[in-house]
Amino acid sequence: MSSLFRHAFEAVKDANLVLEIVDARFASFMRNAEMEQFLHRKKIPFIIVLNKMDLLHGKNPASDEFKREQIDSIPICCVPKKNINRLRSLIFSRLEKGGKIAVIGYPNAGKSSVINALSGRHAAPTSRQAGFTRGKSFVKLREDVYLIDTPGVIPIAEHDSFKLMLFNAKSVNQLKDIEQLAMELLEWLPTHDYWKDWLLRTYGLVVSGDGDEQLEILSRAWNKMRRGGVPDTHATAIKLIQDWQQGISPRQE
Ligand SMILES: Nc1nc2c(ncn2[C@@H]2O[C@H](COP(=O)(O)OP(=O)(O)O)[C@@H](O)[C@H]2O)c(=O)[nH]1
Ligand SMILES: [Mg+2]
Repeated sequence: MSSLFRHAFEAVKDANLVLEIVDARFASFMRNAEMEQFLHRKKIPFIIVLNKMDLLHGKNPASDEFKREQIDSIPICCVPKKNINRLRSLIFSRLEKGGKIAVIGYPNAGKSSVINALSGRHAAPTSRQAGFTRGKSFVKLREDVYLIDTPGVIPIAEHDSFKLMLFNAKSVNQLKDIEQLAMELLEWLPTHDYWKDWLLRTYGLVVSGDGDEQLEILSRAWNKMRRGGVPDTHATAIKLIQDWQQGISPRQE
C-alpha cells in the first residue's frame, strides 16, 4: 500500500460497511480500483453513492456498469436531500447485525455532505477546499449502527495532474502543462456519455479532431491569437480549464 493512501485505508479498516462517494457525473471515472480491491480482500462490503444527481439534469448515471458488476449503487443528492432515506434503508439492509460505516472518496466528491445528510446535523464540515475535515467521532444512525464522521479522503497523486484538473482539486495557477491538460480534456470529453456535448452546451460549438486541433479551433473561435495569426493555445487552454472547473462546481458557498 502506498503511503499516500494510508490515511484513506486507515479510515476503512475497522468499518463493517463503506460508502464510496463519487460525483454522479464522473461515476465510473471516480471509482478507486485500489481501494475497492482492498475492500474485497478484507471482505468489507461497500455501496457506491452517486452524489450530486441534481447536476445530472435528468440523465442516468452509469448504473449499468454497477449492475453488471453486482455492486450496490444509489444516486442521491445532499442539498436538497434526495434519496437519503433510500440510502439509509440500503445501509440498514447491508448491516443487519449493526456496525460502523466509513465514508470515503476523492476531495470534493461530497463525503462531508453525505455524512451531514445521513446524520441530519452538521457533524462534518463541508468545504470547497480539498480534503479539509477535522475531529473524529461517531454519529449514531440507529441503536447499533454508527457512522464514522471522519471521511477517508482518497488523495489524488501529484503525478495524476489530469484528475487534479478534472475534479478541480487544483486550480489553473497550481497546475503545470496547461495546454497538455486542455488537450487531454478535449479528448476525454467525447468518451463520456454525460460530457460528450459539453462544448456544445457551454459554448454552442461543435469541435472535432485530436486535442491539438480542437485547441486551435477554440483559439480561433475565441479570437485568442498571437501576432502573426498564430493561435494562442496557452491562453485558450487557461480559459477552457477555468470554465470547466467553474462549470463542474456550480454551487457557490
Ligand atoms: N450540486 C450539488 N453539490 C453538492 C452536493 N453535495 C455536495 N455538494 C457540494 O460539493 C462540494 C464538496 O462537498 P463536501 O461535502 O465538502 O465534499 P468532501 O470534500 O468530499 O467532503 C461543496 O461545495 C458541496 O456544497 C449535491 O448533492 N449537489
Ligand atoms: Mg470534507
